[in-house]
Amino acid sequence: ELEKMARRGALIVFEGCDRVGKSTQCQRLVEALKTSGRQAESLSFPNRDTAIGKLINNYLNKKIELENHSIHLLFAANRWEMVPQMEKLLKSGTSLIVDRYAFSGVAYTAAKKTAEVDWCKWPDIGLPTPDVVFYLSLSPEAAQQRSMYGNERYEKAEFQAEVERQFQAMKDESWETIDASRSVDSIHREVLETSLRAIEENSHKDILPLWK
Ligand code: NYM
Ligand code: MG
Repeated sequence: ELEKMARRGALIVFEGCDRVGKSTQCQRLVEALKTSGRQAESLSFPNRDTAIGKLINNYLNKKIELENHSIHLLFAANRWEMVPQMEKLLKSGTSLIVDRYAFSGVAYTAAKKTAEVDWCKWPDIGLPTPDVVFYLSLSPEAAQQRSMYGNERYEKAEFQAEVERQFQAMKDESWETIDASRSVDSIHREVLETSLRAIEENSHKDILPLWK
């Protein structure tokens, strides 16, 4: 009975292209939730600290080359290796604020046009489904004006525009699309309000498997 009454944390995911402000919003949200007395932790994918994550980091920094399907599977494996810890935290009542998830996996690989979207989704089928997906959307023109991309793989305007198209094709009505050209504070206020509601509404619901 006690088990049944325990409240779980919410799985809250931020998605979008590079340089749209996901990391800033994740940080702000975790801080605000903690300040309000709720348990919250941040997590980002790729998690570059694991053995698989180090391979991914070397790929992103262009130190190594990997075949497109192969790197795709490593990104998925890098999520799966975190699942036991994620489930444990969620069950213990800690909300997880996640910077990128399986949707990035699909969008970035699909943008290369070497694998179909269905193939891209397959390795992530069954991951914990997020309670909220915030999609930070910025037009390629605005993104280009905003700041210089870094030197990592994928950080080119043309590729980012294709990634944005892939995200737009994938998103459904459950996603909270946010105009990322707005101010950090105004986005944060909206994100916090939606997150507090999601934490409340999902605390007694099961976590369903993604894309099943
Ligand atoms: N990326 C991220 C992928 O290509 N597939 C994935 O599954 C994930 C999680 O990694 N350009 C790409 C998107 C980014 C890069 O992420 C590094 P970040 O959030 O910029 O550190
Ligand atoms: Mg980046």
